[in-house]
Amino acid sequence: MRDKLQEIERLAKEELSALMADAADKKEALENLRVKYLGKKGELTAVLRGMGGLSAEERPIVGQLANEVRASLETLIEQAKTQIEEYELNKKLKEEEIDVTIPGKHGEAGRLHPITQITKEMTDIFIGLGFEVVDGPEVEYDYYNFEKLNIPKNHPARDTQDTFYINEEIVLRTQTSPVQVRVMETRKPPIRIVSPGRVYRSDAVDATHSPLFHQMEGLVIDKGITMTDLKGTLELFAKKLYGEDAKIRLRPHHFNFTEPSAEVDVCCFSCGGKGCRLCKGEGWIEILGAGMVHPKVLMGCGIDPDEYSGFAFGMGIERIVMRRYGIKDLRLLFENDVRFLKQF
Ligand code: 2U9
Repeated sequence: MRDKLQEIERLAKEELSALMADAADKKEALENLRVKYLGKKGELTAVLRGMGGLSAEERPIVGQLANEVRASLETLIEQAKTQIEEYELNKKLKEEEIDVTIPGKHGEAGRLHPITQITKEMTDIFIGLGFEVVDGPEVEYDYYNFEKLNIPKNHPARDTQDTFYINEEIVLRTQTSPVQVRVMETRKPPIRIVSPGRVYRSDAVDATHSPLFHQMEGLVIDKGITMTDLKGTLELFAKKLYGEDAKIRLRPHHFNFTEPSAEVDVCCFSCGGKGCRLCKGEGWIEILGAGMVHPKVLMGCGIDPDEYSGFAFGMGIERIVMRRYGIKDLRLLFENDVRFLKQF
């Protein structure tokens, strides 16, 4: 029996060193080995079971040897297990090693669309003058888009502002003016607001027209507001947008919602007023429309024209963007070709 125990120990050690040399899954092979020799049905246990047949003198000696063999195998298996775990941990650490000194990959950063950039520049100027920026619906009642602005059904002014009809009463707004109407209806003067946003017109697409474009309108209502406030405000705006030398001039015009009305030109920022290709020899470039809010419009929005007066203005943002960057075709602004947009 002693021989048998020593044989078990020898075989187990041999198997263990072979396993450590080349088993693919060492952890699993080690557990199998442990079960094979030390498990309940293992070889060592089988020897111990057969100890009943030994004499009383031999039993303690063989028992002690069996315990020694068990302890020695257990120690070896435990050491092997620690060795395997260390090896696996090191392998994992090596595989997952990160070289923090490798230069990073830079994703290309996006940027704001030129229309958004200029809109922000424009609203910032008005915020600096004490205006508030207000937003409103793009799908609007005909009543707010036209009627409230003194453009009744069948009025010829509707021809130049033909739009998309959702139904008889609901349209895509042709201007951001309904935002101002809504503010006048719900707030008491003083009012000092600008409303930038998308507007729609039933125009065919070409280099200067698009069924969707952007506008910024402004409205000031208070006691004693006059045309000089209008001119002073717009002159300040032009100087901030085009430089301190910028001058403006007002030409009489007609809008249904303002009286008197004017078109506003800025002296040509390319030639300084001498006349060039940009201003078509005029020396002046039209930038916006403006006027004193029509008493009928004030009244329609619940503001007493005998107590209050105000001015309003409106401008197309694309035109300002195109002139700023020398863009000749409006369509470029809507095609979203990154090669174009990257330049701004
Ligand atoms: C209210 C009262 C009056 C807004 C105004 C203009 C003049 C104007 C055009 C510029 C080029 C539109 O984008 S464009 O086609 N706009 O000339 N807009 S005064 O007047 C208002 C607005 C709201 C309640």
